[in-house]
Amino acid sequence: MVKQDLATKHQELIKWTRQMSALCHPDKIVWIDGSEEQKQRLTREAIATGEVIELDPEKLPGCLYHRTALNDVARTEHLTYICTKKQKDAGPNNNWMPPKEGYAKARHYFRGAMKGRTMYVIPFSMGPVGSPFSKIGVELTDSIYVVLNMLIMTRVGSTVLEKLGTRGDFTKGLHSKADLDVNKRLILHFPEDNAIWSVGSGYGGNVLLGKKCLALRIASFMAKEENWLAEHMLIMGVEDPSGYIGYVAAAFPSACGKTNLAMLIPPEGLKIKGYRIWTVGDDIAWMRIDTDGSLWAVNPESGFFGVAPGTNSKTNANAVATIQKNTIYTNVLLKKDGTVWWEGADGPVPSEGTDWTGKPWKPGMVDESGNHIRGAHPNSRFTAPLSQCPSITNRLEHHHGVPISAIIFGGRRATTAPLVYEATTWQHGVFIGATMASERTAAQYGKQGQIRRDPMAMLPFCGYNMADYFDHWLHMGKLMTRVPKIFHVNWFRTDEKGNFMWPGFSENLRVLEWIINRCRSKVDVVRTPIGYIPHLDDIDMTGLKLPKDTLKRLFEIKKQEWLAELEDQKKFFDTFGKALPKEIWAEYKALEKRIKGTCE
Ligand code: SAT
Ligand code: MN
Repeated sequence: MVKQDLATKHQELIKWTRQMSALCHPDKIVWIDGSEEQKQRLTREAIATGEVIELDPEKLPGCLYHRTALNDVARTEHLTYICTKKQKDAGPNNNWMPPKEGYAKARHYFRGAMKGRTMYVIPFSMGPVGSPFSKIGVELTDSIYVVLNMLIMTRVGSTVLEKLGTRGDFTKGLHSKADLDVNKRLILHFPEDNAIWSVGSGYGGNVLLGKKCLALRIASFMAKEENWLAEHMLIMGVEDPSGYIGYVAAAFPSACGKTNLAMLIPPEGLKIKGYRIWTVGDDIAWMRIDTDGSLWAVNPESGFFGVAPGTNSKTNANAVATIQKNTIYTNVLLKKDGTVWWEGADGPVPSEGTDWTGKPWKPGMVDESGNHIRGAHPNSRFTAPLSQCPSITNRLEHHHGVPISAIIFGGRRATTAPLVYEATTWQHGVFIGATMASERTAAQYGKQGQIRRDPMAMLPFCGYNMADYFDHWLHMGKLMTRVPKIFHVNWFRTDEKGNFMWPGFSENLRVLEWIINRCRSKVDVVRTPIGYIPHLDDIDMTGLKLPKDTLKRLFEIKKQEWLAELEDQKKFFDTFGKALPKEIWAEYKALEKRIKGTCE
């Protein structure tokens, strides 16, 4: 048996690490204690082996650079499974495998996979250590890159083990890079065993097990049993001129600007009124009903794992400020001077560098097919501590998080969905979340303009049958005495020439202001067949030159478009068969009736 300095008296944890080490055969086991000293030692080790490269300590202090394998640059959804005893518990939204088969297949890849390597034991807390909101996990991994990322993304170390005590519950996460072979890669979730097994990958979403695997897939399963919500949502506070802070949680599918919205800087016209934004989180919200009967949210993470390309001082100055130190850059362009660059970064395009694949790079280079060669991978990332964000909330460690006034759903829609509308009831709001959709862009596979349904932005992350998930949302509404209002936004509506009609980015605060005003009953609404929309005069347009007619058109509800929308919604709902809650069908029927009852 491999010797290890045990850092705990938790017998189940000790037994499990021994069993997993007997399977994976590491040379050594190291418990991660969360100390600066240990982090520095591991960093030096990773630099020595080339797993990471140290960036210029003057210009980017404490920053590291890493490249993943070429075939390992994004989450592999087709190799991601929910392993429940019954297939119907995983639902039509998930790949499914029986637990027995999952363990057997993965065990085969794990066997001896850590030979010649160290197995790191990472005890981590999702959420403030000791908060009743939080969950503890332990990840075993053979990757220092994973350890260094987990140290940023989660709360790690001895304080977590102390909290776990000798009998506490924890999620068992096992990860090995193994051979980084896509044909021997599996990301398996065992919600009934509170366990995650990930093998054959070194990419963030597949291997930082606290993130999508625990905080969304496993947590959503727990949340259903324990009456709370684990959601793919940003959380932000909107401080109004009186000092009141209204908190909102917002779900958007990938590439719809969650990180940018969470770090928004007020546009001049509203800044002079005294608005400020407080960032709580950019990706995941855990929400519980507190003793006051309202919904409170924490961000279970302690870092950002953000997309680098397109991030600059214009699109997201707070993100740029956040990533100047103690940041891990993955798959971006490495410059000769020991700094980094990506398409859409600040400053001039560098004259040369090493691209994300490790090859020499110059601007304007093309491949054999004549395609432009990018310096950074489109899904290249930065990992940075929340605490470094200039707009970070001072309630990060608050055990109950922040009270949520509004929940916002959103998608990328060229047509159909207005700039903003409000649900008339919680049940109607759940229906709006359940019908969330986004259009594929020219850059994506599938027919352009084609709608992909992504309910609550949880399609890849719901750890159980989505029909039951809708039911859970409906149930949560009944448990609250003070229910958040629910809204839908669409920043991406286009005119007949295909140009965006709404400027987006910081100007989105104008819509958030209306949402907060609605939550505080400060403004009235216009009733429409799909829900409530604003009186145009209630959207403050100070400092923004947008023709009144454009604003009007952003709120147009066209019968033909909504009839087509209804048809597509029905097709999607039909995939859940009888499991779909009757309330969702009732909302569907009611919407259909209202739309059909309007004139063209
Ligand atoms: O790809 S990750 O899951 O690591 C990040 C994300 O999609 O939010
Ligand atoms: Mn995400």
